Amino acid sequence: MDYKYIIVEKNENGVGQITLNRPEAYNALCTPLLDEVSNAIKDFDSDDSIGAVVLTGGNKVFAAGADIKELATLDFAGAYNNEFVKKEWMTLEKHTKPIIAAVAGFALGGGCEMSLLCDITICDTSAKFGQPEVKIGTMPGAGGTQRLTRAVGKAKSMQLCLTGDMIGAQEAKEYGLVAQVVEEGKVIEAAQELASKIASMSQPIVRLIKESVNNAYESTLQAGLESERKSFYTTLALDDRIEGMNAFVEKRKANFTNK
Ligand code: CO8
Repeated sequence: MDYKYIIVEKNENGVGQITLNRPEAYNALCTPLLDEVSNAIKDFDSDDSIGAVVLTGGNKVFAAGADIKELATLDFAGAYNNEFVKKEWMTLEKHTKPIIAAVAGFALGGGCEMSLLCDITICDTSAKFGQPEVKIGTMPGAGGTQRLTRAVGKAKSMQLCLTGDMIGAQEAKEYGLVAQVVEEGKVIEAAQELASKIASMSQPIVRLIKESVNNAYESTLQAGLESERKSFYTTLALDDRIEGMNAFVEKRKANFTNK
């Protein structure tokens, strides 16, 4: 498929990559760009050769938020009746394979929220995260007050959302917003390496783990533990579980078949 605002690639390691490509607007997330991301994500979901996805804005900027020029034309009725950005966001949320956000430069507003809904975020030392919506007379609308609060805690989330101030890579790491900080210019490489490692595992096992970790945010501890235990029992039914354990005993690399 031909895309205008994104570049879609996949490699022989089972990694799909989506690069936001609207450099003249700091990758601002206009609706057509989000529609393209949605389509690419759906394609990766149904592609059995893909085991993990890297979502990046390239080595200069991740995304400076929703497109403010588009937002300026929105009214309440239009946004509410047409559920502005909901379906695009839901497609990302529902994706069954791990998505790794590779952040360089600004990840602001909807850009920060997009990184937060990925499964793992890594960044380089140039990264700057923030929720500056308050400065333009609005508020986060795609997870900023919810996912950010769960990630960094109430005090830091309040500070970021109420002031619009940005934090850099090291502070983002200290607060658990990112899993890893790498040298400037190396974030895509690092994300590809991480994604390749995940894509080499058994896909149904990876999916069960992703569901189970996400469930930690949606359930009580006891309900989450019960569900995790059942998912663990489920792994015992897979050929890949037998292969993985036999490979360990026989001191060889496992050859997973995703069954
Ligand atoms: N929307 C549209 N265009 C943008 C955006 C944006 N968010 N950010 C930057 N641009 C454009 C600028 O208009 C400019 O274009 P032009 O050259 O045509 O004037 C170009 O990108 C470069 O920007 P600057 O000249 O401002 O570059 P600076 O290096 O001086 O500053 C900043 C970079 C700090 C990133 C600055 O551009 C900025 O503050 N941008 C806006 C950040 C912001 O407020 N983001 C939040 C937006 S609201 C939001 O995300 C709500 C989310 C609700 C859910 C929606 C989910 C998608």
